[in-house]
Amino acid sequence: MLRLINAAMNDELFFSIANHTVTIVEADAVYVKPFQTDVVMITPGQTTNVLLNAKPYYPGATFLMAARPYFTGQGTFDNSTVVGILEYEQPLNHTSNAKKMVFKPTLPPINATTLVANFTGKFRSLKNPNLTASVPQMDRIFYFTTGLGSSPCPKNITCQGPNGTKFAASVNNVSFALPTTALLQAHVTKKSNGVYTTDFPINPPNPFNYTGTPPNNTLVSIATRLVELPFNTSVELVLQDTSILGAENHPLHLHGFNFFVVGQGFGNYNAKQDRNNFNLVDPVERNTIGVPAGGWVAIRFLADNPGVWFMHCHFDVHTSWGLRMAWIVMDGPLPSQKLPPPPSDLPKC
Ligand SMILES: [Cu+2]
Repeated sequence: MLRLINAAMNDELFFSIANHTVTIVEADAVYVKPFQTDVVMITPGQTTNVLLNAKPYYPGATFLMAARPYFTGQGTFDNSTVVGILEYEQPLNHTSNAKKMVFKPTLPPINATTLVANFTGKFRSLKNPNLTASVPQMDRIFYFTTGLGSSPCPKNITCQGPNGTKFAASVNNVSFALPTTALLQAHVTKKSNGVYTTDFPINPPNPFNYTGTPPNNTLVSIATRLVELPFNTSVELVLQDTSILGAENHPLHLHGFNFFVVGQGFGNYNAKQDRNNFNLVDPVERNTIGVPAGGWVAIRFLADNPGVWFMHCHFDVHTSWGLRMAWIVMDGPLPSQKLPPPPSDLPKC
């Protein structure tokens, strides 16, 4: 069993082992229906356990285990390939020429979006009798765009964004500003005034053809806006990629919850058509999912964990540009449904 963790900061990675197939059995700490693959695509923040079917042939030969980025955005990036070596023990007295042999895997093209969509679509929950019941029906429905944009360039610095602006990224056109007071502290002490507001847009504020020609105005707003949810709210969230500054796969990570991935597709999400095709039988349960380049992904989760929970692109650069937001989940009525108070020894600033 190999435990794969993408620990890169800004690269989604293809991974493959020469002459070998792996069986995927787990993703983000939840079992999945096993399936075989020659190539794994793993985003920053994702983890997966795979079983390697070892074939002890060519003792002493070198089988390369290689990883290289999947990338569809604009701009420059490091397309290096990294390798590790798999080799089988050579029995004593065994003489062969295998030592000289090097097998290399074939990695997909750097922008192999269709392959990524097919691969991602193969993940299914390992069926268990309770699963169907635990796929939440939704109380609240959200549609969030995720993508890049620009913001005015601050004085006295040189900005690299379009037309001299500063690169930005946003969710529903809100580039999330980190407050100086911790969100959780402001929530617990009921002093949110001046720290955050709870009016995060539930739909894109300026609809456009998200996966077509980008609009001329790509300016984002900069604010600390959150969504407040009553305890135990069932949430459906569709994340829509935009083509602003290039369609790109954004690995979205939600803190505090696992979610079920009930659908994905290319182009713009169409609720009337696409919701009918949601998988409510065996959707994979995980905590990080790529919003497909030029497409959308639909997730559902049950907000049964009180607190303030960050959701963000797992590309460090996009998070720093503002592709992030947070959910506040209010306390429930029972003692076990309430956020514990801060510890008495919590350092005071
Ligand atoms: Cu991103």
